[in-house]
Amino acid sequence: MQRSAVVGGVAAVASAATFMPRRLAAAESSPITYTGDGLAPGQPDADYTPAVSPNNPKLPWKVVDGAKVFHLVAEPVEHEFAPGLKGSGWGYNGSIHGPLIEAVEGDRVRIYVTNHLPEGTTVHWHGILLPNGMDGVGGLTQKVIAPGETFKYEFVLRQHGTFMYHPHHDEMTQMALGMMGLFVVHPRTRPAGAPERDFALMLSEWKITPGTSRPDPNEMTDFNVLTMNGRVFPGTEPLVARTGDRVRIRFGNLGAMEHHPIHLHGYQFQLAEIDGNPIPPERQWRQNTVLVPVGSTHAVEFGADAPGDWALHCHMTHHVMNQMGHGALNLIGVDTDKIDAKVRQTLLPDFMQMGQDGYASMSDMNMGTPPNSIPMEGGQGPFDTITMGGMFTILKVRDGLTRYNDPGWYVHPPGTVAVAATREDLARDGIDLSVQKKA
Ligand SMILES: [Cu+2]
Repeated sequence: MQRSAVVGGVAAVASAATFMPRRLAAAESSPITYTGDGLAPGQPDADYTPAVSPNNPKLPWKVVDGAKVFHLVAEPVEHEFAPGLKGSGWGYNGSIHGPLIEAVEGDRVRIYVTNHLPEGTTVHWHGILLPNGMDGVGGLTQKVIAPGETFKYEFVLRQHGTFMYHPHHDEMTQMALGMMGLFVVHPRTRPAGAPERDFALMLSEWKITPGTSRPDPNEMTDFNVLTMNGRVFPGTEPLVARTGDRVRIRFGNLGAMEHHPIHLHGYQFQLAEIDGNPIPPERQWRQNTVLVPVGSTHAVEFGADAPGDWALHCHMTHHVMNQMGHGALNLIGVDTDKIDAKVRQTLLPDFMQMGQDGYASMSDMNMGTPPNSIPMEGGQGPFDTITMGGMFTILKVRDGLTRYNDPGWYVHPPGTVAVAATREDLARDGIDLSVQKKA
């Protein structure tokens, strides 16, 4: 009965739109899809395919008097970005970032927020249409939640899509320390062709000086820890799909300053949703990089028809580095042996320049990094070192999976991997190396 009210409402809007003058077309794409007082709480699997939030828990809920009841606890959290690198941040319920909140359009949600921080906080429900007094802007729409206090937010979800939550009190500090989370609202009725795999990734950035563990909220430009769901590669869990699955990846960005062009290898995806607004299929276009601006969510979709281990990463090259030393001199191509010897004799006995042959060797150097820091570059792959860290993860697509655990590295069909050219290859194709080789 209640469900058909929603479906009827959507149909009525759609048919009315047909007769609307062009200048009123905005009404046809209104994000409001439910206007009542709340429906029976939507149930996972029965009503929606639960989202997958790698490296990040979900916020538990229970039903009381027809409402979904959640409890967020803002508190200090000792967080691991990847083995070897920890941060003393602030998060929710023991997690950085906060747990994924998952609900269904038409749900009435009641969210308690307890403040265990040393200063006040609030929670803003970013992108969600709700009564003004539930918007969570400290001072403007509510009193700040003082340390030790618990506030109650309650509203009905009138839209579906990808939303976020974060403090709106001392935002610069609290968000720089990790306080943010994703809020996924599923449609009340599972759409035809809904994805089998629905991933959610929050993008963020941090400044953690090597040897320290407290993120620096004052940093404006030189972020050195770039994260997906609070993790850097090689600490990022892969996204696993079965060949033939339809896949959605939701991205949110609540970093302080940087927009992230996220690039997927091996596929062309379609931009399916911006800020929780579904884009009609006929208006979606194909792309392989999606720019996710600060304060925005973007969701992309594609059919996983190509098995393999496909890189998924920010395409800003400095965002796929861990704790890059941006003050280093550019020494590529410089013969530093003479400099090293000179400096060792006169100034610093252990001195050694780095970077004269590029930076790729640095993760193998094992030179000893300061306490609580990790090498600039990622980790060991199946063939060699993967020279990316930071905002990098892997989409693993495999035939015939029966469960979505990490399937390990891709086993390539024979003859489909780039390898060193043989003498015979070179001779057959007339590639003469003696001509091109420089002294
Ligand atoms: Cu980036």
